[in-house]
Amino acid sequence: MEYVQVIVGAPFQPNNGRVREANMKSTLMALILTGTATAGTVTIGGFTFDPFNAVSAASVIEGSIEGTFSTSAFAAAASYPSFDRSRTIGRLLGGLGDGSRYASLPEKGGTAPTPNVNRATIEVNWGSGVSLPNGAGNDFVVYEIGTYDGFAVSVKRAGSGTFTDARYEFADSFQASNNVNSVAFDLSDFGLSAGESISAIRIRNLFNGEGGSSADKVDSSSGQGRVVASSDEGYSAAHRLRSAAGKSGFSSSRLGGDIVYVAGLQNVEASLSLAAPPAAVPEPASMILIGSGLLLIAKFGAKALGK
Ligand SMILES: [Ca+2]
Ligand SMILES: [Ca+2]
Repeated sequence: MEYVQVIVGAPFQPNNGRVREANMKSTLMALILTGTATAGTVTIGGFTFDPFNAVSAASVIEGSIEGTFSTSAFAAAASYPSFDRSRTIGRLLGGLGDGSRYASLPEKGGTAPTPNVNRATIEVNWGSGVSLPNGAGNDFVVYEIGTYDGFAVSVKRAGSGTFTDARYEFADSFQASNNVNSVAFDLSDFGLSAGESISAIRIRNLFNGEGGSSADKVDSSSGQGRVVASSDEGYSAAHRLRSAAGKSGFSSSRLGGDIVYVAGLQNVEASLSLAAPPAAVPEPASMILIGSGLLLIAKFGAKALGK
């Protein structure tokens, strides 16, 4: 009896080295699962990705958000069979409905949370054991609804317990048909080496110039870069954060980032581990699907392998 555990959270590529390695180690014909079938790529706001690489889980891990709100964004993308609007951030945070929903960070007016006063952070990931590698160029894109409201992004190296410093970046484009700004990030800019991967992304609200002495700054005179908060070392020498190249900062009415979708621009990778045979020998080829379907344990007997 051999025992193979396959964690499925991403489409295994035919030339996936980890799968090949597992094949050799296990001396079994590996069960290769493609999970959700991929039906091609989608291009939104100038960035092309396989929707399977979109984040699939989100939670508010600091403060609170304004709420989740429905949007017509990605209406056209719904014609792509592989585009799943249940992966929009508002839906992942529990917002109801079958369309797209975004999540708003603290915005001006109404009751708390309040920009420049309350911090709020959303954490997103691809499920347990799934990571996004640092490939060539940009590695993931965050889509934000309507008028661009800036936000800070940090990433968690796979296997690490801590997040990198946060970055703020200008929007790369605005696509009117989907009403979204696209903001693409290169993991190299967070200090990752080529091939290093991340297991989670955090999106936090910014404090602006109207926050007075607590306004967030950046480490570059361009107005985008590593975010330097007022409590950080080097704050006095840091630079004004700008809403776009050559522009001034955000007003406090433009700090409620409306985060709608986060997609990997590289293929996400699922971890795969081998374990010792279980003590009890079950019937051959029994398959157990656990939880949300991401974890599948396949048990092979000699009979099932034709031996
Ligand atoms: Ca990269
Ligand atoms: Ca906005």
